[in-house]
Amino acid sequence: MDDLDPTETREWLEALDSICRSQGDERASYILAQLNARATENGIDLPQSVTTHFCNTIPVVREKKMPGDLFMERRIRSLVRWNALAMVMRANAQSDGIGGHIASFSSAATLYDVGFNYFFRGSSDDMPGDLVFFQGHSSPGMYARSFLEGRLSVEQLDKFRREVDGTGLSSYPHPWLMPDYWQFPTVSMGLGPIQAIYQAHVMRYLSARDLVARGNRKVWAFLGDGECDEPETLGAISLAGREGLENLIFVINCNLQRLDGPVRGNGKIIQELEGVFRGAGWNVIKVIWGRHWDQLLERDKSGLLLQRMNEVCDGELQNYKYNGGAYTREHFFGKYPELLELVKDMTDEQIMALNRGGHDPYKVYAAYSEAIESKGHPTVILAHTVKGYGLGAGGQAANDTHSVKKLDVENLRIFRDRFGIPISDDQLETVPYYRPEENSPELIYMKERRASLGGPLPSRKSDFEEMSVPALKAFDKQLGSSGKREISSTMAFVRILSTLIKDKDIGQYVVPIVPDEARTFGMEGMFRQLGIYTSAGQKYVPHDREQIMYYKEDKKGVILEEGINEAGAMSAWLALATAYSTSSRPMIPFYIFYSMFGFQRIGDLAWASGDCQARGFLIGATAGRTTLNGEGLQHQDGHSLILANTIPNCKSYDATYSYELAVIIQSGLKCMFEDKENCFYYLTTMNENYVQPAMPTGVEEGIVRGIYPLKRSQEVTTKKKVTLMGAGTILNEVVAASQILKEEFSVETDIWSLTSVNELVREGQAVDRWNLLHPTETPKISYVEQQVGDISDPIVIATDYMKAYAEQLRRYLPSSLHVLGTDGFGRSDSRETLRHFFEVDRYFIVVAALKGLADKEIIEQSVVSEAIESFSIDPEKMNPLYM
Ligand SMILES: Cc1ncc(C[n+]2csc(CCOP(=O)(O)OP(=O)(O)O)c2C)c(N)n1
Ligand SMILES: [Mg+2]
Repeated sequence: MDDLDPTETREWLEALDSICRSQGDERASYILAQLNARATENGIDLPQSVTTHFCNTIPVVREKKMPGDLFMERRIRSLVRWNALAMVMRANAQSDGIGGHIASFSSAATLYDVGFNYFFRGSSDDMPGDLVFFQGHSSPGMYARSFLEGRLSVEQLDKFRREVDGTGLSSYPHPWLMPDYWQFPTVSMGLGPIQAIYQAHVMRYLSARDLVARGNRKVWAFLGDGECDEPETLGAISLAGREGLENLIFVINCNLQRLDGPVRGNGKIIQELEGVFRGAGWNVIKVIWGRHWDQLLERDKSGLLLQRMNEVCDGELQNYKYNGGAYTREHFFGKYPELLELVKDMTDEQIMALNRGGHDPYKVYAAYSEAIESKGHPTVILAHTVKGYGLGAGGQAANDTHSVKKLDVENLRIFRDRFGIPISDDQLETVPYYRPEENSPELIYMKERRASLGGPLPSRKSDFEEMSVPALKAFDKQLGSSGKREISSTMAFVRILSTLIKDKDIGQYVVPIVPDEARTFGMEGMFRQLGIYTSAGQKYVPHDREQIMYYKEDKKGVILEEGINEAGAMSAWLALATAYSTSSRPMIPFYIFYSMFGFQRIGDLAWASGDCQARGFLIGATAGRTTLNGEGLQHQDGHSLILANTIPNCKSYDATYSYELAVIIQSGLKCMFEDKENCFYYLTTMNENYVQPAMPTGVEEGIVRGIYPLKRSQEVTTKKKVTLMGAGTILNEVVAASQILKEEFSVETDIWSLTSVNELVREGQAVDRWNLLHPTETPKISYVEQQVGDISDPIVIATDYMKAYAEQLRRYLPSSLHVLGTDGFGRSDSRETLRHFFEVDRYFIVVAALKGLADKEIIEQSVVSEAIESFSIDPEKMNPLYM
């Protein structure tokens, strides 16, 4: 838009400057808000933009001064840079293809250094430390710093990415592999940021409930600009804004590049992110230009330099750092003669040295200082950097710099000289590490800095004070029969949860988490009883206030109701499930969700939970492809147990009865919080109502290990006997089938409840493995084989899951096995119809049992076909797998 009256424009701007000077920013902001309101009243179209100029948010006069020794810190940073590079190069020299990254940390070194020197607090006795999410592939920089601090040895650095013998350094941050070092797995792009948001959220939740004092603890998350394209990165930022998570700081390393090339070659990623975060209620601090630009900007009275900064796209900004000073003069400043004039006294080298904000410790320090003071808002720092900074022709700002793993000797020499590393030319070839003397000023300085901030980072606490969990008898009601009342296993679970919450010892640590689905699972009674956590409390009278189960939001609420946001709810669970480590406060989170929207939806977060050594329960409610009958293809889960089993430390169960659930949950609590086994639990529950029987005696161990006898036929003399196994609601079909077999075909049955095929098979495979490696010793026998014994009768297993789930047992069963399961896309219909469609109902179980007997020539095959006919099963029925 043209300026029709520049004098008038200047007067308005001067008036604003004058208010800022004489009365401060707050007053200026107030006046602007008033003008804004008046403009709206007058119907004036306001500029839509939520972005500011492409320049630093913090004006030079407001920059808080960095107190330390700039030169000393640069020397230290240079040593960190060198050792990080050396580590990756040496690892690849030893074993080509082992990988590692140089360019990302090169661009982020200052961002981390300033944090380590002044901001990240370690844990002290009175307060757990800040939580820092380190960008996964910048890990070489963290190892290099720890090496200088004396925390890691040369031998360990030389074992970068040699993880198998347990003494090496993990490729990326993995608490599972380095449990005393890394806290959070971050290398799967997007999982770091979303975890960080929910860590900050849960930190405030725990403090609101007086369980862990928050103090001014912070959560720092370092991420890449390319990573911001992940839905998980930006998907939950509005929660952070809404909840005013002032304890949260994102540092986005905007080196303008990702793996293949520019993040936004034709646009400006920093400006885009500024708009997105500001719109979500964040405090945005852009750190775009380093201090060498200050003078130029100061001298640029016309605003043309700023205009040029605004108009240049990221692809060009990358070119400047790739091509150097002369190119920058010609293509950046050269667009306008006035700008060429501005830099006419500068050499090309000086133009090249015009630094970017993220490489200027002063600018970074000023930004962090404001970030930690932010009140009522999370802060994002958008730091402009150069990918592959310092690698020169070895890859600085090149499109392929992400994958650079080594420099040739010439570039290594340039790198060494640039950063002043005391390594001689003849040593260069071997890229030795460099660590100054123990009492060198550098090491003393860096150790002193960390000591003043409470100790080294990264650092993870593995141990915690064990909890005493309730004995099984606390769940008496759930162990007994429900009498004539028919209830679902989901409802039984909710009762167990209520019992737990009332427990005087551990009740306050139990946290139910739901993603807008509490009513689906019959948990709405908890709304009023426990309250739903929100930092705002309840500013309205809910319309159902007079009802017993009204929707009660509360600053001290216990329930985390995370909205329709499975990734968010899972991240909240993960934050609580790791509170034993991050806050020395073991918590017992139960995340209850539609089983189909569990692992399938948030699989990578579940995997990260395993890595994090989460402790808690995931409840896949409404499980079973034919049991959740009315919802159709996208809802009906027949495979979550298979997905759960892919996570090595996730124990998964498919309980049928209330007492089974009680036994599993009680043993899970004991296992995780008393015996401190490193695992978490996934339990499926279902929404079909039936009478819950009382627990038979002596079955507890079997329930936990995965199988127990539900019914044994007495002293069988006939050969007409089969063994039936089932799980979940389909166990009831098995029981019904047993009756039909007896009454209509005089066939005897044993029935087993399979509470966990996954646990049985894991144990069985461990036994197989032992036997393989101990050929001369007496072979061990798997638990399931011990239980079932050497039977010869046919076995039929039926579940509401894909056949692959129960098929895993085939290896451990002694006689012929037929597995029935629900392969194929689900669909909506009555349970009865669906069970016929998927071929898991009582009649199919009977047919499979008879076929087993016929194949053993105990009965005629014609008996089977007669049964098929009498049950009105069409033998030419389409296979549900293909329908
Ligand atoms: C979910 C996921 N997808 C892909 C990758 C592979 N990957 C690792 S780093 C990277 C590029 C990262 O770019 P950016 O976030 O800008 O970080 P930078 O290295 O530039 O700091 C990619 C694609 C990954 N680690 N995780
Ligand atoms: Mg990047």
